[in-house]
Amino acid sequence: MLELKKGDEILAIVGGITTIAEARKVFADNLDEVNSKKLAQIQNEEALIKIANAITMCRPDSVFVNTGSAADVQWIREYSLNKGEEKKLAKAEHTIHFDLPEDQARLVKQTFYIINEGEQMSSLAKSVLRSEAIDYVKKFIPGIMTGKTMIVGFYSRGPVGAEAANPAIEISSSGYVLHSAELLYRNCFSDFDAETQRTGFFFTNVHSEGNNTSEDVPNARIFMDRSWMTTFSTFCTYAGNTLLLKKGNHRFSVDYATYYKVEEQLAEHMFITGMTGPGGRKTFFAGAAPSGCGKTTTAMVGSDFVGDDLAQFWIDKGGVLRAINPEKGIFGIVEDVNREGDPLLMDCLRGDGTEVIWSNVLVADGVPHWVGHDEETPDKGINSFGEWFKGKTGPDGSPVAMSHKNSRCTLVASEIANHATELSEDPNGVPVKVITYSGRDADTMPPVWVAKNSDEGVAIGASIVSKATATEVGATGVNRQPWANAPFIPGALADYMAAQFTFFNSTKFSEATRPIMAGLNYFLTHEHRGGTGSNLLGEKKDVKVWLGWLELFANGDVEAITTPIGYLPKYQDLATLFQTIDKEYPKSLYDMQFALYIDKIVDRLDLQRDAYSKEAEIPQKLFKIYENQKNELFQLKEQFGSIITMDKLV
Ligand code: SPV
Ligand code: MN
Repeated sequence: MLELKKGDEILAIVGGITTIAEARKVFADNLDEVNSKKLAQIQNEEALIKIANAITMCRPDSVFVNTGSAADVQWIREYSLNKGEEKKLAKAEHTIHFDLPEDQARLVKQTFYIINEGEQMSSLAKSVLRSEAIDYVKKFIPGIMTGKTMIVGFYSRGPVGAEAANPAIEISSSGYVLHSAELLYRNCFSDFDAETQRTGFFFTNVHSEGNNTSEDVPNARIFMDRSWMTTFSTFCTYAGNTLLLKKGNHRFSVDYATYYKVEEQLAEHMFITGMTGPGGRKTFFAGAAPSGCGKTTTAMVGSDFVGDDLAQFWIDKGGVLRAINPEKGIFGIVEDVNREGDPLLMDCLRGDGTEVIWSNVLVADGVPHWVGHDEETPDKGINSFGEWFKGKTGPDGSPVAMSHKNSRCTLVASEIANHATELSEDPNGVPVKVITYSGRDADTMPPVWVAKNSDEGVAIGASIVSKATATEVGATGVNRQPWANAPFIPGALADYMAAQFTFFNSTKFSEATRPIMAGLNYFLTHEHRGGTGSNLLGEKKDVKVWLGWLELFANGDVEAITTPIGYLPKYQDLATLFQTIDKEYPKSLYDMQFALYIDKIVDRLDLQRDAYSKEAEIPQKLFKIYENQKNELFQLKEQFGSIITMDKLV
């Protein structure tokens, strides 16, 4: 359950402002004439009171209201440069931002949902009681912006007017955070009042980096107040911890969809992209993958790229699944981004005319460098850990890479050549026909398989496992990653799962419009599929084939092989698609990739069953699906042995 506006509102408790008259007095005392005039255009009193409380709590020296005008955005760029949060690079539109060494990824151990007594939380998330959060805020936030300017921006998470778009306020003393917000979100200053009236709510985000020192990072907190749709972030700068329009507000969108919009909306950690099929037909995909598992690359493989990280869905009156990207930019991992795998992104990163904020890469002579860029590597440079030189070793003698694994680039998505800008800005969203789920799975699931029905599709999402990546500080091992959305599901997993079953089984879909649901896996290695060595069986460019096959299958153009886990592609159809990327596709490789390793799959099903059994109120049909698949797999095993190539099943 989630009850909105339940419990003390922390901003009001600590800020002390409860009426609009008091708020206006705060503005009169703290804003200059220009910024007062700007803020006077906002009518929403609840929003104004929140902003006033942020001011009385954080006590900045001045307040800057960002209307999104060219002049205001330029002011933010310069503020960030003057404050030293960003530095200019050789290319005119490029800057570098370094996060502290301790703050290079999401600080999961310092990230908490604020909850009221008795509220049920996700077993995969950390939470803190409201009273404890209030103690922290009272201790650490008052005066945190003294000596700094508070910047206030108004954004829409989605095209203004879209059914699933959410308005939000971003308040921060960081120029870098607001500069990033301008690249990643749609400024909706002039539409904010209308949008909050339409939705009936808005999200509020308050951030300050404080002194921005390593000594402060242990005190850093990322708090999400579910009931008041408000985030607090302190003593850090990494955008995943500070620009809470992104994952902070995504978490609120997940909550809102789960508890207030059942069978109406979903909020997912998914890319959105279109593939062009035979005759120019466009088929749109939305796909989930844990952070750092190829979501951005997958999105850009499409002919009509819409988004690379988040998707908000609804079902329209015609029964069509619609999706919007709540973002308009990319905060993408740069490790292994190179000409070969990501040519269009590279055009932006190495070409002229694209504004890019780089973070935590190596800078040498004003040029950013990163691991895996397949270019010549400089001998030395500066990164977020200080000076770097070729051959540098760490305390344990191991080589130090030139850039952090979670180094990022921030840019506007419409700069990418295959971005479908007009469609992305359409409040009607794009019609989605294919949903995919994937993770870093070295040994078990094939590159692509399609669920036999919506229930089994939901089970694919529920069953993602993935090797940890550098996007979370301290994460290790192979973990369950339900829907690749687990870090962002605040409430009970059972509630989220039930909402998924309801949504994808909705009778609003017709047989023609109900999306197909599939699994994807790019990470099988030779050693686990009958070969040797830990190299991947596939390459980045193969993604086009897997998506291409799904495009054909979703439109009834190819047949598939029926297996216990779902429908798998036939060799010949893939071989034909591989020709379109000028690649041979030996039958032996197909056999390695698509053979069913029965024992592995059964272990996987058991792992999920055991984990979900510990969770209260998980929909029983999940266990039935696992059980049925297991029985069918055992039957096949009796007939064909424990490794079954597709020849046996055709
Ligand atoms: C991710 O890690 O999933 C990201 C970046 O998209 S962050 O903002 O850290 O979530
Ligand atoms: Mn993400």
